[in-house]
Amino acid sequence: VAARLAATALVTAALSGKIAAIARLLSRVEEGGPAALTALEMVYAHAGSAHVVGLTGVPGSGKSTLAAQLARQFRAAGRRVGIVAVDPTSPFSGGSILGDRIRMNELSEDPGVFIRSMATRGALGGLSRATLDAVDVLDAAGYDLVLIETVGVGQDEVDVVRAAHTTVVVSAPGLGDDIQAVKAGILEIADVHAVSKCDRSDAGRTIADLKGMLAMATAAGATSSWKVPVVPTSAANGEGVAELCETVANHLAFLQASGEIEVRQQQIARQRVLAAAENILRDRFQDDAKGAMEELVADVAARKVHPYAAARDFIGHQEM
Ligand SMILES: Nc1nc2c(ncn2[C@@H]2O[C@H](COP(=O)(O)OP(=O)(O)OP(=O)(O)O)[C@@H](O)[C@H]2O)c(=O)[nH]1
Ligand SMILES: [Mg+2]
Repeated sequence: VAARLAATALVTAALSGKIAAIARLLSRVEEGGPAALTALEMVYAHAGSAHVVGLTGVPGSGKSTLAAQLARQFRAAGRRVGIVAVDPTSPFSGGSILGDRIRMNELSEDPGVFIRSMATRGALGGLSRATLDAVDVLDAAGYDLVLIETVGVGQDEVDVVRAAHTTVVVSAPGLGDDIQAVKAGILEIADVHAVSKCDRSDAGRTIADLKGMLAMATAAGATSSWKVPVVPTSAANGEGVAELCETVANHLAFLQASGEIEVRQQQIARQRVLAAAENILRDRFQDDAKGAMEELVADVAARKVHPYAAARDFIGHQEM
């Protein structure tokens, strides 16, 4: 009861926009556990007003830089912006985190911008859970636009951007000959393509290649009447940032006007239930590592039982 009261007080403070409370709630959420779940259930009912925008692309494509610029532009239009950056830095490399922090810092003076880095370490599947929970918190706390920055490699990251209303795939010149979105398998998930670093002389080729790929993909059959645009941008000279903001806003307007927003909300809900179910099972499996499952595992290893049958047994789903 005491824990529930404390959670309620924290959630109430966060929902009223108190920065310290939002930060503390996000830490709880990242830790996970039953107390966090109680808080998140309260938060979930209050979320759903924000435009959730996923920014994805290969490492170094310019996502953080673009996120900071988009935030600045949306702020100038009077909108409150939350940024959840999935930090790809492993505890052993210390890579880009410092650069990100420095670029993001100029924004952190502004109470209308809230930036949170999520660590990718931890349990498999934990990344998408914590990230989407953090998005709910910022959404419920009144941020109009929530940007999720994630490196577009790995299923977890793809799951994260699948839970966005609008997915922006960021490509850049100078990162190799292939179209990076194709290589990373994320061409299909783009609602908008941004090509960053267009101040570079080799940007034209990246744009042309991307447009060529898109034309082929469209010819193969589009599922929506939304025409995926390619927006050239440059952080160096500010080119395209206003256009990108406009395109992102237009995409939401399109979803609303066409009714596709309903479809997308259902997809997001389905995706999140599936992810939650997977997490529950994975946790249960890990907790059970030395328990009843061991006997089944031994039988599977000895080829006495098929893995499917063992899995069915494990989740208590006996019928074939
Ligand atoms: N010339 C040029 N360089 C840019 C531009 N935008 C970003 N960069 C540079 O590209 C590098 C990567 O930029 P980031 O914004 O950190 O890229 P990222 O995709 O967030 O990188 P990770 O988070 O490490 O995957 C940095 O050195 C930036 O300074 C641009 O518009 N023009
Ligand atoms: Mg980054």
